[in-house]
Amino acid sequence: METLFNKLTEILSKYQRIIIMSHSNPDLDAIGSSMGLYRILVEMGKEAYIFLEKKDTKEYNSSVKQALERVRNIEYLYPSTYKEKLDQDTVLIILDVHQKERVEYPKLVDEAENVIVLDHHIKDNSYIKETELFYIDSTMSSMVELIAHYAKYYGVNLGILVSTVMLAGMEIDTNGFNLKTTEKTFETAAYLTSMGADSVLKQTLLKESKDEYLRRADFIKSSFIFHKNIAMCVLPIPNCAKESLAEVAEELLNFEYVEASFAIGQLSENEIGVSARSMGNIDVCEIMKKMGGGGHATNAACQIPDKTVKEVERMLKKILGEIL
Ligand SMILES: [Mn+2]
Repeated sequence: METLFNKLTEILSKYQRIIIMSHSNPDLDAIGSSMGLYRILVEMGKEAYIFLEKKDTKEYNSSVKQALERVRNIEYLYPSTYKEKLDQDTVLIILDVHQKERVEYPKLVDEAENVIVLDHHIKDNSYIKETELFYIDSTMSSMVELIAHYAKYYGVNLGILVSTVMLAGMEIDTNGFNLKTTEKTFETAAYLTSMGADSVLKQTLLKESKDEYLRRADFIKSSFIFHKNIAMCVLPIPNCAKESLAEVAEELLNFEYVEASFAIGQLSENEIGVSARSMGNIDVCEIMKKMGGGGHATNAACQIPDKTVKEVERMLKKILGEIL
């Protein structure tokens, strides 16, 4: 990681101004890593900003809303205010996402002359191509993990509030330190705790509204078991977010006997998404590859154009029937 941090620091030294942006529907990993990076950049003496599409914090989910309201001393930019800050002395850093169509504000990617991408998701073909630095490590638990290491490398104290938001972000991305959790993940959690991350405040941030819970519970309720140990759920809503599919697949893995889980949903008018998770005995990457996707043995996904959810469900069941 040191090579990456050296390179990143070297690139950043060329710019006066830095705008941080993450994915649309940001979660605590996206916001926590943005806030952490913001603090590092300010410590470096940079003019830094976090870009948000919406000014009203109520437009974000309850956890992100709370984080935005509690953490002070951060400069934000919005679609109405970013233009004057964007010139050749500005670099845009994209965190926790690497596809243009999934960032908070795709137009900013087109307009920025200098772009850096840092992500921990599985690389997709539609990644942002014109960048000064593109770094992706899908073995990392969360975006927070990378940024916390950068803070450590740079010797920046992130403060109690930002450390807490970051720790909560790690918890979200690892489903409570269960998925994609390595020695490094716990090291990062320990580091954030040593900087004062507060576990009571973290729990408060992670609280969800009853409506959010019930919405998820409805999806889980409609799930079913296939071949004894496969849990499957077809989300009955149009335009569902990839994050929702991932959340449902992850949650299904918590149930007794479930070895692998799949959540299928309509991403857009002509695209169906599947998110797959496994305890480790069933290689879901192989299954997703057969459907045109990819990933890791325990965490994989695919997107399929021009099919219905029913057709995708049948396709998946057929593939599972052949290998199980
Ligand atoms: Mn993330």
